[in-house]
Amino acid sequence: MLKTFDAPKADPVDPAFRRDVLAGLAEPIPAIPARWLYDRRGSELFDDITRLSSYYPTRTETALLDAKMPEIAARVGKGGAVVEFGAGSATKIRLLVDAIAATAYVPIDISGDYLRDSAAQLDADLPDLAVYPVEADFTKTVALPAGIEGMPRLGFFPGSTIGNFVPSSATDLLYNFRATLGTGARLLIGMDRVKPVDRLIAAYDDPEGVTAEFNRNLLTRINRELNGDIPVDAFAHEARWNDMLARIEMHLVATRDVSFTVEGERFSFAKGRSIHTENSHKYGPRGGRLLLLAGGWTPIAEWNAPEDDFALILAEA
Ligand code: AVJ
Repeated sequence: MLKTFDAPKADPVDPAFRRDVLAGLAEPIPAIPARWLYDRRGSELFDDITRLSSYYPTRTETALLDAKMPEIAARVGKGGAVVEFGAGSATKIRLLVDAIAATAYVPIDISGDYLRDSAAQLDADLPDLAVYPVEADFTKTVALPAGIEGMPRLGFFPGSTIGNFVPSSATDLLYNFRATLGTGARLLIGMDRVKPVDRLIAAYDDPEGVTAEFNRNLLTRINRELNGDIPVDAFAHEARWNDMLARIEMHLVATRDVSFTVEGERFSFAKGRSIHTENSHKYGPRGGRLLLLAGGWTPIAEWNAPEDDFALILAEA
């Protein structure tokens, strides 16, 4: 049964977007937080990315979940509530709630419309599952619905979304998951692995140009929502491997000298200067487990995709 509630309609232009963009463009090394890539169009483009042949993470993680589900279910136990941080993975959540015969599903997402659509879909398909969508920022501690009180809790954080956070924020995030779920809870988390640089670059700079469009859509969004006049065609998508920090970085690089305004403020970019738009950290086996430990979670089991391309780790609070 679907449990909904009336939430206030979101402001069309988030004041935090305005702040982040104006402050980010003025920094000595310009950077805008990755969460702003995901407006309606950005989310559609990300969905297209997950189906590209060079973008291996989504299909690899889904196949891993599917293949290892009996083992995962044996470790997790049957029943209980699955709490998903973000609500972007209908296929993956179906595999999980089916395999462990979950009693309740609590998707937590900041985007209310998206949340309600996906919750309604799951509710229609699985009438025995109690679905409690929670519209909230999962990077903070979230109050869980009273309906799941007393149930064992499994947090689910797939997609290597943890990689979007620098390690110091990632440990804060993991601590907040622990505060949200409570002691004794479990967490099943997906992490992308370090691998040969050519494969990493191909995944974030596909020949079809979808990731480039996804990245440049941020500029289109700024122009639309923040009265900008950024010449979008003057910025090129670039995916860089930062070996010291073990991460892919997405940048928008000025291909010529440009000057533009956003909300009446002027910014100038010399040719070659970039706006850093996303980090995607990759973890080896030790690094991944250490990150969990540093965030208050003890790893208890790990499953690896063929060639160690991707990992699912089960941890206990
Ligand atoms: C949303 C974190 C899963 O980092 O791989 C994909 C985002 N950016 N291509 C990732 C992304 C460019 C993606 N995650």
